[in-house]
Amino acid sequence: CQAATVKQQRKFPDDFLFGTATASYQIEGAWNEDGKGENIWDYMTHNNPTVIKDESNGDIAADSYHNYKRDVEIMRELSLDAYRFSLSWSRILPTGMANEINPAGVEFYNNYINEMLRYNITPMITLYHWDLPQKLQELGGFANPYISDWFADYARVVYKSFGDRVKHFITFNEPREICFEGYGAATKAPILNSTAIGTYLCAKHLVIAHAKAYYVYDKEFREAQGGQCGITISVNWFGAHTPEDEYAAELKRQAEWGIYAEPIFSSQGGFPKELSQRIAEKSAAQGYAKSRLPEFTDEEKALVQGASDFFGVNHYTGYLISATQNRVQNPVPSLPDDVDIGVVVPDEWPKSASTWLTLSPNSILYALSHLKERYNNPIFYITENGWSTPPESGLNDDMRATYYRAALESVLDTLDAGVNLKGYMAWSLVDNFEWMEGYTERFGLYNVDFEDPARTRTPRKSAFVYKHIVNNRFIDHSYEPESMIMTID
Ligand code: GBH
Repeated sequence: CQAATVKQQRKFPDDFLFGTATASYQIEGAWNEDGKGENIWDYMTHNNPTVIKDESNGDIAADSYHNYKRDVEIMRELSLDAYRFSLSWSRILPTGMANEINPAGVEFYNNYINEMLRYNITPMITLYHWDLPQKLQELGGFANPYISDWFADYARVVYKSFGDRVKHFITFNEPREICFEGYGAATKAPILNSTAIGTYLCAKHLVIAHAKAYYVYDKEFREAQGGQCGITISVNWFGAHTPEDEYAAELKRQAEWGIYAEPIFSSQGGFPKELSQRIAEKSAAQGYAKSRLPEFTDEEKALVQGASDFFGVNHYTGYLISATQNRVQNPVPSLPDDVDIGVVVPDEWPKSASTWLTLSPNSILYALSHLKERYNNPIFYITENGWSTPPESGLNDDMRATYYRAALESVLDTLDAGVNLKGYMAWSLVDNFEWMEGYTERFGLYNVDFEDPARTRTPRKSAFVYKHIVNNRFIDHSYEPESMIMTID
C-alpha cells in the first residue's frame, strides 16, 4: 500500500509529449478524390478483396479526409500535446514521382496541420506508413534500389511544403512490417511472399532510403527549419524463456528490429553480426552462391550509420523466446527459418482482440533499457502503443484503460532508468481500418460508427482515463469518469 502511494505520485515531466497516432490509409478514406493516385492498399483490396478478413477496405475508412476538423476537436478534448499522422504519398505525388505534385493533396495536409497549430497541438509527420504509390510497386517497390531516390525526392516535397510548421519528421513506420510482412511474407501489401530474399533486399534498400531522406533534411532544410528527422521501428520485447535461450532471444531481436536499427544506430554500422552470420551459413548450406542477406558497400554503410535524430519506437507487447520449444518447421528458406526459434506466451498475460497482442508486464522498460544500452541512449519517442477490443464491446473498454495505465507505469520506470524518452503516442485516436483484420479489431480511444455515413466518433471510457493522465501528469489508478460526456477543458 505504501509502495502504491509512492508510485502514484510519480509525475511525467512537463515537456513530455503526450499524443496519439494514426496512419493515412487506415483513417483518411477519399481513396480516389481530388487527384489522389492509387496505392498498394487500394490496389490489393480492390483486386484481391479476400485477403482482408471481412473483405473490407480503406476506401472510406474513418473518412478523416472529410472529418479532419472533428479529429482535431478530439485531440483538444483529450488535451493532447502532439499528434502523429502519416501522409499518403500518392495523394501528394499521384504517380509517386516528384515531377507532378497534386495541389489538392498538399492543401488537405496544410489545412489539417494549420487546424492543429491553431490549438497548440504539435504535428508529427510520418512520411510513409505502408501506402506505396502503385506505380512504384510496378517497378519493384522496395526491391528496386532506386526506391531510395524516389523516396528522397518525395521527402524533399514534404519538407518544402510543411517543414515551416512541422518540426518532427519520421521517414518510415515499421520497416519490419514493410519488409518482412510485405515482401518476405504475405501478411501486408504487396503480399509478395518472396520468402528467401524479399525481406533482406527490402531491408537494405529501405535503410538507405531512410538515410537519403534524412540527409535531404539535414543538408537542405535543417538550418532554415530547425526540426528533427528520425525513423520508427517496431520494438516489442523478446526475452529469453530460460537462461539457456539467451542466444535464441538475441537472434530473434536482431531479426525483428536489429536488422533495421543496427545499420542506423549502432556505432559500427551494418547489419547485426549474429544474424548476418546465421543467414550466410544457411545460404551456403542451401546452395546459394552468396548470402541471401546483401552487404552494404563501405560508402552505403557510412551513409546510413548515424543518420537519425531520434529513435521512434512502436511498442505493443512482449514474448519469451525458446531455442527448443514451439519451433515451427518452415519448409522454404525464409527469415523465420533462418532464425528458427519458438515463441512462448505465458497464459496469465491478459489477451486482447488481436492474436499477437497480450499485456506483457513491464515490456516497455525491458525494450527501452535494452535499446538505451545498445545504442548509447539516443532520443526516443514511443510513437505507438495500444490495445485492441472487439467491435461488440463498444464504449466499454476497461481492459484498454488497464493496459494504458500499466504501459504508462512502465514509461515512468523507463524514465527513472535514465532512458532519454521524450514522448508517448497512444495508438489510436479513433477506430480505423486494421489492415488484414479490416474492421474486426478496434484500437481507438474513440469508437467510430462505420455503419453511419457521418462516421460519428464517440469517446470510450479509456479516452477519459488517458485524458486524466495527460492533464494531471500522473496515473491515478482509482480515477473513474463521472459521465461519458466529453468536453474541451
Ligand atoms: C502497428 O504495428 C501499425 O503501425 C499500425 O498501423 C497498426 O494499426 C497497429 O500496429 C495495430 O495493429 O497477425 O500474428 O501475423 C504493430 C506491429 C506487427 C502488429 C504485425 C500486428 C501481425 C502479426 N504489428 N502484427 S500476425
